[in-house]
Amino acid sequence: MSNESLLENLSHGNKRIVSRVISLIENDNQKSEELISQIFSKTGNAYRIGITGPPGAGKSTITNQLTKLYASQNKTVGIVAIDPTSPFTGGALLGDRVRMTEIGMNDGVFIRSMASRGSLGGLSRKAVDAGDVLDAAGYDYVIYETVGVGQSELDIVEAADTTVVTLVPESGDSIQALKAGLMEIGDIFALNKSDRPGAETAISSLKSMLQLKFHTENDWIPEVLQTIASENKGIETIAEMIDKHRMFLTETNELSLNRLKQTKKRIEDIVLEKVKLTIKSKEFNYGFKDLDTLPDQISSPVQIANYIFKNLTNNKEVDVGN
Ligand SMILES: Nc1nc2c(ncn2[C@@H]2O[C@H](COP(=O)(O)OP(=O)(O)O)[C@@H](O)[C@H]2O)c(=O)[nH]1
Ligand SMILES: [Mg+2]
Repeated sequence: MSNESLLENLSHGNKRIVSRVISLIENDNQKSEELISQIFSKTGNAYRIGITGPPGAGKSTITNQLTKLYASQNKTVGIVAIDPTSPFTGGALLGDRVRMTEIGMNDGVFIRSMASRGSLGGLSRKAVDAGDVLDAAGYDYVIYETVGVGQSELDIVEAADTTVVTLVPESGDSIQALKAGLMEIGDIFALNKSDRPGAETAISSLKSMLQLKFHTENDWIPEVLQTIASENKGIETIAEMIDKHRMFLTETNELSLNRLKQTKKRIEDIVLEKVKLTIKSKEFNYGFKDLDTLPDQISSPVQIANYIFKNLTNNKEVDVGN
């Protein structure tokens, strides 16, 4: 099928095509670059929600309940799950998996999982691209579910308009979240598993940690909520807070500004990735054959690195001999 007919048929009413297009853009080749470029011009209508947090905090459960809520309001939802332990990806307990993949049976719900096993190189970019496909297909909401433990995962939630950070009452969880940079990126904090002991203490320590963050008068002050996702408690409040944040972003024009910032960051990431691939490719001339041909005794790594860098930036072929 040509790009044109794929694009023509790309709609949330046709999950097979949605799935096919995502598979195509997962490859790195000229056709996929053309396709994702054509798709980009059709994006901007979906509202993107990032759900992140430590493993087991209840991200998938919240995603599931929130999706059910949206579906009951006749909204369509596309989910991109990047978490090898996610029930959506085939991980987790069988019961959870069955319960959570059920929502995928709904006509207006599409679930795509991308495994982050092994190398994360390029995965965050692909996950964001997959969100573009869902946006262009006309889904009202795109939800990125990602475990909040690394830079690549944080890159993905950066592509969201609203980020929900999920934590649990267990002591130290909010300290860990602080270390992982989650305090910086959360617009809404959901203290899930509030049926467990320590919820009140965790809420107050979470709130005081967030107060340490500098706010100006015009900033969004993160909302802190208690949820019991497994019992569907607090999910409507999350949805209300997402709406509230969306309204704030729209009124302050930050929605467009943030999206522009994200787009610029995506450009930068693509450039950096391409530079990296070029340097690693066999055709690239280091100034000597390749790193394997360096002498066994290396006098100064930084000197050699500088030489290679100069060679790269000058795009000159120099033979250093040895
Ligand atoms: N007690 C309790 N368990 C929950 C709650 N929310 C989710 N769980 C359970 O916690 C486990 C991990 O949830 P999951 O959504 O897969 O976490 P994720 O790794 O963050 O996606 C599952 O067995 C859920 O059923 C909650 O509010 N309270
Ligand atoms: Mg999960």
